[in-house]
Amino acid sequence: MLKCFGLFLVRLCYGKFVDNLRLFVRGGSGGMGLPRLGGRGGDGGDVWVVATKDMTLKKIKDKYPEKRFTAETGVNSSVRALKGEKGKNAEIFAPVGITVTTDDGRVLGELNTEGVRVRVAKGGAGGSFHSRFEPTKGWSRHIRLDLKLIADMGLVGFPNAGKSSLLTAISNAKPEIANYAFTTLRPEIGKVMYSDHKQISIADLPGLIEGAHMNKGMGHKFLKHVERTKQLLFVVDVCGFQLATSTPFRSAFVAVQLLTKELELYKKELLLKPALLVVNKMDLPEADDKLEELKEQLQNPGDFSALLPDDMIPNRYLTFKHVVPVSANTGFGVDLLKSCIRESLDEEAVMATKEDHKVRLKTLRLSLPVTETQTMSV
Ligand SMILES: Nc1nc2c(ncn2[C@@H]2O[C@H](COP(=O)(O)OP(=O)(O)OP(=O)(O)O)[C@@H](O)[C@H]2O)c(=O)[nH]1
Ligand SMILES: *[C@@H]1O[C@H](CO)[C@@H](O)[C@H](O)[C@H]1NC(C)=O
Repeated sequence: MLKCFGLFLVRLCYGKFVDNLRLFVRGGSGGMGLPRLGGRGGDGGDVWVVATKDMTLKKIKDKYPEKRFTAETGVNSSVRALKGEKGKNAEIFAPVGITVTTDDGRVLGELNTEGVRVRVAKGGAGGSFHSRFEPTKGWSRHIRLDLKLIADMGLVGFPNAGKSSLLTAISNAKPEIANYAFTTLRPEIGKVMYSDHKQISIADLPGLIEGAHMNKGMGHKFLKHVERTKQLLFVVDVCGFQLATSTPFRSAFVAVQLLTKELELYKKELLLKPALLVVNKMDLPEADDKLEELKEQLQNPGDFSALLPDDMIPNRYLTFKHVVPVSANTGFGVDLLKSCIRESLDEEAVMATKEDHKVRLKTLRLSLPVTETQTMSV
């Protein structure tokens, strides 16, 4: 068993962040042809996936719980309109930065830019002379939408909390610069190697500043990277910080809540990701007392909301899976932190597998009644 300091576990909070989604798509059938006059039915509509600003996979899941998308049927040929109109397309509005694949892993498209679209199911052809005026059905299949992740963990902290120092202390290799196409602001990725040779990655993102959600200091570019990590690693200076003489002093507790609020204001789904808190600079004098105070405040954060600016009180306080005190300078607590990160990622992987199982079982059950009716009608 791993011993992790200050373990606050609330099961319900985890596993709700959606980074992949499986959907059923079906193109519309073609319309009927008109044998008498040689008319041609309209083709069925197609199903498209469209990269759209401010979308998340979770939004799709919530809005379409049955996860089916069907385009409309082509219009029948008639005496008035010998050539029927094409059926209406169905559009799936998906987040930017996803890969669209078939169930067996064939890549249909990479949606890296807003507005880019990929056709995932073609509508059937309208009936015509060549098909004895019988229309064909649209394609149908399952597709997967996968959010591209840049790293397992993303460091979230204000400037000077010691994120870069921590990344250097925790990862053997010199941090490499990620080859990351979404923005010009590129995060550094450090790799952490474990004794069983499993490797995990941590992205260091430029320090978040207050007002990042309003795009201050390229805040949005920063926050975009946070979207593409599995879990969050908050980093605060145990003694708090003051960015400039013109801004107020912020204690570690306040820093945690301000970071939370910045994420919430940008995209509240981010807070569904599992999060760990690193309390850095434990080598500083009075660090132990400050840590005790922080831990106490985190037990009942609501009691200390008066310490926060009114407009920066989070709607929900984050519950951290682990709170780990470290010193990036002396190396204190770094091994413990590595264990906690690993434990958290492993837990998440187990939950994802279980979820996958549930989905497969459900699909199996859904397909059973169909087999039964077919047998009965024989
Ligand atoms: N005493 C002490 N100082 C530390 C520790 N970790 C980092 N520092 C110092 O804090 C300052 C900021 O460290 P960085 O690692 O650059 O912080 P950062 O969060 O990456 O900062 P940005 O790059 O501005 O986002 C440096 O002067 C470090 O030497 C620590 O564990 N103890
Ligand atoms: C098109 O023709 C088919 C077959 O005759 C019929 O079942 C269907 O309802 C027609 N569609 C419309 C929109 O009229």
